[in-house]
Amino acid sequence: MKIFYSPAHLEHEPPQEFEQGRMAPAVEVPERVERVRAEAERRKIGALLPPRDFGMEPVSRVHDAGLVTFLSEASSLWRKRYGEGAPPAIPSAWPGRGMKNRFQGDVESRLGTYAFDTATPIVRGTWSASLAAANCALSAAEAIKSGERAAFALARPPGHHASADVFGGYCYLNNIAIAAQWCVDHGLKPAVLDVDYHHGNGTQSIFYGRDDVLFVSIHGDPSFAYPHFLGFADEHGEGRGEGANLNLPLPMYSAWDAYSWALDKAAKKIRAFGPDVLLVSLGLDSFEADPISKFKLRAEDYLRMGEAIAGLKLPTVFNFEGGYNLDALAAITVNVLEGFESAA
Ligand code: 6XA
Ligand code: ZN
Repeated sequence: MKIFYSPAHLEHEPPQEFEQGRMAPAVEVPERVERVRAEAERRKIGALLPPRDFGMEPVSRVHDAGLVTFLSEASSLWRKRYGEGAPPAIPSAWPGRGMKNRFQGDVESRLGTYAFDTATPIVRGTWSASLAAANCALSAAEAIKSGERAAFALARPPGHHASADVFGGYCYLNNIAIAAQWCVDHGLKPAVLDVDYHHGNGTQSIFYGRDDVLFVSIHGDPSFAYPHFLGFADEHGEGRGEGANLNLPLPMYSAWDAYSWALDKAAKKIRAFGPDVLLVSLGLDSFEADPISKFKLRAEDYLRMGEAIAGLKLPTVFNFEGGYNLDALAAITVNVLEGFESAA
């Protein structure tokens, strides 16, 4: 399959995030993508291609103009305020209940307005990496439109936590939502399957009121797992979108038996929706030795995951999301792709 990759991600390298009451070393690091790239080349998954530049139009079909403008200028505003050598921009105050979302003001005010956590720092290279990641997802969707059976957007930062006007969870622009909207705008009916350990709250919220994009997610129950405030089983969509959202939260320590049951449910829902294209938010943090997650999938389970996805018999975009065990990440990512190819 075609693999879309840009070196722009290398410049997005926040060293730390604020977590569990302290500054902690970042886990969403460039080495993640570089290791997967090497393994995909070694196992001959497909040709590595640069993304096409789609410009800002497909981004603005999904994201609020205020968020986009802020992300594009946040790093320079932060450095003007705190100096060229300042640490990454991280918010320290939010408009809580009873206060005003002004969507304007100084860099601290706008950071608090547009961010929902302290895990998603902005550095000098964040904006160009985010645009390149969106272009990789768009290029993968375009490859499908041109008749490819599958394509892989191997990029970071990830995207599934970013909503129309809020960023967080290591995500700035919602790459898969941008690709799904591009599909709609080009006459394709997309279903999104999110297999990342964390619920794709951004993707869900972007399509929650719509019946032209299905969102299905398998993830750690938000009663114990990030993002904590969305992803519960009773969220089915609203208005026209009623029934076009399916959350399959699983208990702590879920292993392949529970996971494959959920995948089966997801597949039934996707089949019933009758999509033309499947977009997979491919997070690998369901792995048993992932440093920030609580599922128990083993390396060989990812081959089965790829086979199950291929069983849907749909043109498929894989978009890289989370997964932080650097020693296993490359092998398990490529296991999904290889399992898919072997069964496709
Ligand atoms: C921040 C945890 C962010 C989770 C990011 C992720 N405490 N999302 O992997 O899929
Ligand atoms: Zn994740």
